[in-house]
Amino acid sequence: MAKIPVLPKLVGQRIKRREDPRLIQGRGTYVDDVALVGMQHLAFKRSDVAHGYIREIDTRAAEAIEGVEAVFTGAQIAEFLGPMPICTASRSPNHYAVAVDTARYAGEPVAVVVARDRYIARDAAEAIVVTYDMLPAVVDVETAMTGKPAVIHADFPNNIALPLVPTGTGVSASREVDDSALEAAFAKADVVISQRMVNQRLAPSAMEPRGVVAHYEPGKGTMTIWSSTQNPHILRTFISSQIGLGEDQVRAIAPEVGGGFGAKINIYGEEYVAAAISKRLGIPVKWIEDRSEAFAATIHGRDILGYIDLAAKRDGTVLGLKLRLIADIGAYNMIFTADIPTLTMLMANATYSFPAIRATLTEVFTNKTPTDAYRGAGRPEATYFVERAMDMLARELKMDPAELRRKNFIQPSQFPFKTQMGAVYDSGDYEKALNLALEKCGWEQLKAERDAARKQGRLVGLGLSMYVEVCGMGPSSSMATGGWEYSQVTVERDGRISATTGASPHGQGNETTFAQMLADQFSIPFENVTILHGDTAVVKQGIGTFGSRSQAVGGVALQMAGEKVKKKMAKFAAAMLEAHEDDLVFENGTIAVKGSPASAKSFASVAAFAYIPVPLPPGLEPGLSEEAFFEPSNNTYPFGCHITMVEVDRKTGEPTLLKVVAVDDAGNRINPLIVEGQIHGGLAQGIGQAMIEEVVYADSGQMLTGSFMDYALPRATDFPRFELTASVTPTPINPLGAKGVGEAGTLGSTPSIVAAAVDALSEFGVKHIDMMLRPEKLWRIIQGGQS
Ligand code: MCN
Repeated sequence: MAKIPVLPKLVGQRIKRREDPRLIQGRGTYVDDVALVGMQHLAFKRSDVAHGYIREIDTRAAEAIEGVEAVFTGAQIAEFLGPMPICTASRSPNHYAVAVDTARYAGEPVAVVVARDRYIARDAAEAIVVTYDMLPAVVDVETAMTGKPAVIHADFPNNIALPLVPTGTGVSASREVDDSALEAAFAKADVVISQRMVNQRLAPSAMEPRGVVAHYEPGKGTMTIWSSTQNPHILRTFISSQIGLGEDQVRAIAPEVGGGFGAKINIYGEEYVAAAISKRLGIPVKWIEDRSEAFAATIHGRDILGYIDLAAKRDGTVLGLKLRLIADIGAYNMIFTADIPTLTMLMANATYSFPAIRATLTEVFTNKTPTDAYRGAGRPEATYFVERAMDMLARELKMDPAELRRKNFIQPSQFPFKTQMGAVYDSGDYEKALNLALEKCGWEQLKAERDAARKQGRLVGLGLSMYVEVCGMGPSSSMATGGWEYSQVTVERDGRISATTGASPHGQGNETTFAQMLADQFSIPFENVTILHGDTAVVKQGIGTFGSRSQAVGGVALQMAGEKVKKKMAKFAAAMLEAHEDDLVFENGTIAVKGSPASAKSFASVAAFAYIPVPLPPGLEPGLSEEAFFEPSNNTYPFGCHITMVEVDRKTGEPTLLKVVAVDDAGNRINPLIVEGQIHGGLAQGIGQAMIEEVVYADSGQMLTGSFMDYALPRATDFPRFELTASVTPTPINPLGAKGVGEAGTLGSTPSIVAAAVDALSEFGVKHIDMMLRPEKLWRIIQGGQS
């Protein structure tokens, strides 16, 4: 037999993403590439007022335009499409896809046009005349809580959506707080740090805006819906129930998706409307969001206000934490809106063994775009509040910020660690990550450099932050959608493998990482594995890709399905080799009897036999295809440490990042190159939040940052050199030992950058600066004023 080439082990290797060549060459197929015969286009007339009673909608001019097929007002749509479902809030106002009588934020749809092409549809939407009785708008969250000047939903006095502890569904924030212990801790504290902090509103800004094509085929009574979504199966569930079809009658396809960052988890009004209109008119329809609509009508992220009090002894031991959160959720609850800030509560323990905590949360309606999940989704906010407070405490005590952290860490021997907030951290070694970061950046040397720079009159500062994140979202008890993930692995007749995953990647690179895993599992070439996703007709079940779960949940389902097929394949090989299945090895594209390489049968020949089994081995069915659902027992909790050096220009206030070092521990890494790419992306969004990104509203409720002219995303020139290092602490929650990493970069970056800026400006007595670090704000501090 010819010498069999040895296949390298791929898991743990830095394999380049197989997705990239097609994406870079513009060969991806996105929703907007879908063209169907007879397809009509939708355009939405959106409210240009932030709060107004809709007195009249005059559609006559729009209907008179040639090429316009139909115009629907919100009231007309409501006749065949009910209010949109949500997952989490226990009590929520009705939210119609198209406003029925009142517009509650600028950009809310108030009518929709169906027309021959996109341009006609847009012109017709422009021609619709809406008359509003103006109502006062409220955009400041603490003003909104007074119920003045506006009550946005009649049944929610003072605009309070949820004064809560747990939501009952999402990741539970239930907790038992011994308030007397907390008050005693504060009473005996040597130092108490108190600060109001703003974690500002951000626009997710995926490169590809949202889009949908809905195609109802009256003859078959079925619907195909293409959407730029992170979770086609959830889309199928929600769309089918809303338009009166069964899940078996709806096929949802997520073609190439140009980023989502959490914002494409939601099922949006435009998707329901497209599906409902397609069904009603019996024609395919398309809607593609433009960038202005993306700013106004795609969910926003963050926007949580935190009042934090931290009590400590003079030696740095923290005795207690009080965290009062006020989340500005905008005008409505979307699918997970109510849940996101509960994750901020859940993570209030951060990496520390604080003995007493009280965290409370109030969610408040304002006349702004609704919020929901944006990369990190609640956890960067928790990290920011707690780490900023720890930094302030270190300054107050004149302690090294690393030393203060070390003093309060949960210790490795304490895992699994049940926090005061009810989370059970799976595994961790926070001091290891801290030490690695200090060593990597040369902490003492950096301090000396900072001090030397200061002697020259430069404003240079150092910041440090720890983080721990909840991700790998599941189990089902904590997720209204179900918390499992699904996979089917098929060894095809020719010995290639196709595998489906319900985790629908949209930039994460799972076509590569999952192929690495299966290639290793079966010992076949990487090129012989195809990963299929994003189509409910191909992938039978699924939850989706969010909450950094695809690897820790979806990857495990894949491995489990692979294991089942492998077992069956071994049975076929055993019949061919007249050996016992337990005595076989899968090696370098063959299956052989252990210790007897000459017996090797090629992988492809065993596959072929499984599909034409003559004779069929007793007890076996033909074929090699198996499926698995993996239900994790818990989330996973990756962690890390960020260190930043910032210089502020004394004349202009402009901050510059001189150094960024991050240590991230996501357990075992399937593909370190992809993991680093994920952290890179998260860092860009964290740096963006700290330095230049903020959604700003005028008091009237008009967004002042409604385009990339006013809303700044970091460009390559804004991005510093950064150094990434890993520590590896596997999780016991899944057999891969892998935790999630897709959001990690957004967590440690913001507090460490702000800490560095505060350090740089310490000679001016500043203790805290709210993000973003606008040069004007820093300049005012330098001039002796307040930010
Ligand atoms: N991975 C790995 N080893 C690990 C963990 C992950 O090799 N220990 C790999 C995975 O195989 C996968 C990638 O890293 O290729 C990310 O995996 P994971 O951490 O499981 O995160 P998800 O795939 O569930 O992705 C979701 C996460 C989230 S919540 C947001 S928001 C986000 C992000 O991923 N949005 C993104 N990364 C994004 N990247 C792109 N390009 N676009 C987005 O919209």
